[in-house]
Amino acid sequence: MTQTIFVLNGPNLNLLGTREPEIYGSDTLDDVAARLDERASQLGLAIEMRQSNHEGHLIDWLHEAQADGAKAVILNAGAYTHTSLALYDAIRSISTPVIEVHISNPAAREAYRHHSYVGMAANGAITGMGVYGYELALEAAARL
Ligand code: CA2
Repeated sequence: MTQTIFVLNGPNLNLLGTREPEIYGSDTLDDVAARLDERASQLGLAIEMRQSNHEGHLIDWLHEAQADGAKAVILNAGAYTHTSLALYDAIRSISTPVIEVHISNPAAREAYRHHSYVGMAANGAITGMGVYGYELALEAAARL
């Protein structure tokens, strides 16, 4: 049976490609999804790509990934990365591996982006590689 990788995106990432291209590039989230779909099928995997501006949706989807037996979760939690103890608890509450992704490199940005609740619970992180980081995370997830 084909294994699935959940790719979960947090607040404002629905606007990817429309603003701040100097930080986030000009690809849309649909562009990213199309490339992930293609690479996933080469790897014999399937992608479940989602985006929400609501913290609770991300938490529900982490639980769903575990309940569905997903192989891994790729998570760009957006600004919730830096604020959400609830996301930390949700990642800790599942055994599904979670790979944190950031398009930019938060460590090289404002101090308030330096702390990551997601990173304290995730298996690993890929940051600062632009949207290519999602594909790198998929490659890593395939090898878990
Ligand atoms: O670099 C990343 O991927 C971030 O997760 C993006 C978040 C930011 O709060 C994190 O510190 C790092 C912001 C996402 C906002 O998405 C936008 C996309 C296009 C234009 C404007 C915002």
